[in-house]
Amino acid sequence: MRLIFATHNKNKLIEIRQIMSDVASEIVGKDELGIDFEPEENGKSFAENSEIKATAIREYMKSHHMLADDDIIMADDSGLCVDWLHGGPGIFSSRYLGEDTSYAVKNQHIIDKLKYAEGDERAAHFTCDICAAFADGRVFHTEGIFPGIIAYKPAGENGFGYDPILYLPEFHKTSAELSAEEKNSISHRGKALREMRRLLQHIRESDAEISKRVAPLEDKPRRKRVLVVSDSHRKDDNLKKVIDMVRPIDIMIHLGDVEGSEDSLRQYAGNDVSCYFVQGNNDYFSDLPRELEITLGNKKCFLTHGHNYGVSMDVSILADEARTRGCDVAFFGHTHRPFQHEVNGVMCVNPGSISYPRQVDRRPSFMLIEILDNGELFYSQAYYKES
Ligand code: ITT
Repeated sequence: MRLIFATHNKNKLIEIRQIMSDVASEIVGKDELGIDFEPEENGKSFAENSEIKATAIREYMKSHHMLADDDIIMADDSGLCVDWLHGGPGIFSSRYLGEDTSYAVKNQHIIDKLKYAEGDERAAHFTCDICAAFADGRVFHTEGIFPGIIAYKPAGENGFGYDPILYLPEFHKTSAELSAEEKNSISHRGKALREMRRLLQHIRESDAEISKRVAPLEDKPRRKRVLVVSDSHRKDDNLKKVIDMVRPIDIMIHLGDVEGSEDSLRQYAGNDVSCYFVQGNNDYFSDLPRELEITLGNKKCFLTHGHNYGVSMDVSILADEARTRGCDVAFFGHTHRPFQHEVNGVMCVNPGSISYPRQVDRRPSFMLIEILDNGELFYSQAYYKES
């Protein structure tokens, strides 16, 4: 499998080679293939921009007969988000104050803008979204965040861009004072790349399993698959298409605000799929249970819509409730935003909304879980895209 990274930034290529070398037979930059096409990054979020870059290069390669069946085109979009600047410069990081302005000037400008900011008000982070566009049309994303605070003066010679002004209190250094290895181990891009590496390995395994399954002589038991969705609000088209897309599934979990479609969805999923629905705040006069506890693999899971636990503000009350019940995982919906984080020892998971997404990129989302042989759960956040 060949991995083509759609960047002209040599620093990124070095990092990706260090982290991905064992999942791809070849890792090349688009420049090394002689591709000088530069897609316009006109998205409204890091995820939109990385997908624009990766898919545009894939289409370019396809139209120039350069694309092999197992090629993966990868692109990232990253930037510095400063709380005091309302998340800026964000997706405009490289264009901030003009492409040709030196980082010495950009960095000093940010420090000057924060002259009245103290303590937590100086919080900032690098964000990185990586998109992998497969030759067969599939698209996957991972994200990494690298938090710190804006330094009072630039320091350090390593790294690039805004590294000299992101101060990391626990290291007493700026990002530019870390060695390349130290930075890769904790950086936004390092985290997103390692997550992507894990995801690619998983996809490769499940693709191999699918091709084995279609081979008539093989009859190995497959891993159980769980589809987790929420907040369909009686707009069921996307959900039905997703069910067809991810079949075979063994379990479907709906985390509320199904608004009366539960019977038709149960029927659509089929008799061999065990369905669990819980009530949402819009499921008036519903007989569905308000909450459920089920076991997936070796994990005890708490299922709730989440509105009674204030999940729109913070998931810690939900995590505490799940922990009190002896649950390892808390599944919730309500916010219409995908979320997966371990909080107080409980994995808190929200698949987002399949019908009315509210996260920045507004992509209908769902989660697919595989129950591994050792009972652990393998989570894949996925997005529905009209084809
Ligand atoms: P490509 O688009 O070709 O990949 P680029 O350098 O323009 O390369 P981005 O669009 O992702 O990459 O630009 C993000 C900008 O954010 C980058 O130019 C830096 O100014 C800043 N940035 C991103 N990651 C950084 C890091 O690890 N350290 C310092 N600055 C970073």
